[in-house]
Amino acid sequence: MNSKKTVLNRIVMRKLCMNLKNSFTTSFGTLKEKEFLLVEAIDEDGNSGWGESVAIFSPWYNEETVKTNESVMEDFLIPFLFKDPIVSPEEIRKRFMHIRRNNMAKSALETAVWDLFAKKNNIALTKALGGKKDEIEVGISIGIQNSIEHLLSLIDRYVDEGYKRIKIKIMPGWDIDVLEKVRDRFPDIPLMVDANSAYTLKDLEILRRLDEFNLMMIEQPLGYDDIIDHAELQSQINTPICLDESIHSLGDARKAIKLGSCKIINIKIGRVGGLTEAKEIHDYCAEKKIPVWCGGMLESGIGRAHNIALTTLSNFILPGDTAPSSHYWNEDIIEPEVTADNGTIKVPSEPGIGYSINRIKIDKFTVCSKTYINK
Ligand code: OSB
Ligand code: MG
Repeated sequence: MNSKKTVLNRIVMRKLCMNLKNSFTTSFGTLKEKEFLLVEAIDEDGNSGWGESVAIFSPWYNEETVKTNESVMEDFLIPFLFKDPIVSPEEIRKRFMHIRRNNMAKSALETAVWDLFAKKNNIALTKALGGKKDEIEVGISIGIQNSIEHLLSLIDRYVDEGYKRIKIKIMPGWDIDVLEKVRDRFPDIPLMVDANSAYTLKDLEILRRLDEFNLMMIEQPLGYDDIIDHAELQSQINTPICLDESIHSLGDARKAIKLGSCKIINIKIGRVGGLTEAKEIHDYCAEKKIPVWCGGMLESGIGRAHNIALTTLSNFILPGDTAPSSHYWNEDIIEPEVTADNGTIKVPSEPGIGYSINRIKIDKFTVCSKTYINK
């Protein structure tokens, strides 16, 4: 996407804190509230684009945190954005190339530039990315619960609400028994599990038993940084492995597919450093006949809107984790909020991310903010 050269005037970085409606427990810990960064990139004419950092408070999911994102953006990434006029959002990845990793920090800024350019070109971000769908299908991700009974009642509700698949988090001690009860009660629902790296090959017997439950896939059973053991596991089980934590780039996707470490990939914009990389991974997977879906990081409306736009690309074949706003928040920071009807979200056609920014709500949840001026 092109536009006349864009000079950024300033970037406003805000730290927000929003209470989650339901606390979210995975094998790595429990999130009760979400502290996160929003960035607003403003050009010389006053147009603005928005991006969200999906880094969480603690380095549980990956090595990044809210604080590391703030410092990497401030010290390195923002100066790169200010250095020269921006010709297209696709160019940002290259500007950030000499900064290793820190993908969530990169992505917050890169997605803000995409939104800004789409708005300046007066087109929806979906169109700018080449997406064709006008609606997308979503599933739900259910954290680890205090009791199996409670989990079953949640599944009952979400199936009723029409979600297109149910994902449950598992960990050692919350796996086979739970799945037996879930399948007893719901023999036919589209079901998958996510272990967030809680197992090793020593657990092979348990992992093999997962084949009994007709799961769509098992997400990231083994080490977050280990595609070798995943390849070994995939050769021993029938259930498709989906990688999440292990994929940070197109290169990682290429190697994992080549090794046979997975049959499905979960793409998260933040984990791979932005929309340009996400789209390339999508295109590569399409070529290799590897279905993808869009993961979630309990985003506010802004990150959620970027996820929706990405999901309109054609190889996002499987339902993603982009549930509606009201599943996470009492009040979201976009208007209208993201809603779903029977597990289907209508893709907005307004310019940029397609939802308006509710500045009053943003102010309400802002803990502190800082403005970086392009001098
Ligand atoms: O593994 O997909 C994950 C949330 C935080 C960190 C990691 C993960 C998740 C989710 C949340 O599963 C999915 C959602 O946003 O609803
Ligand atoms: Mg996951």
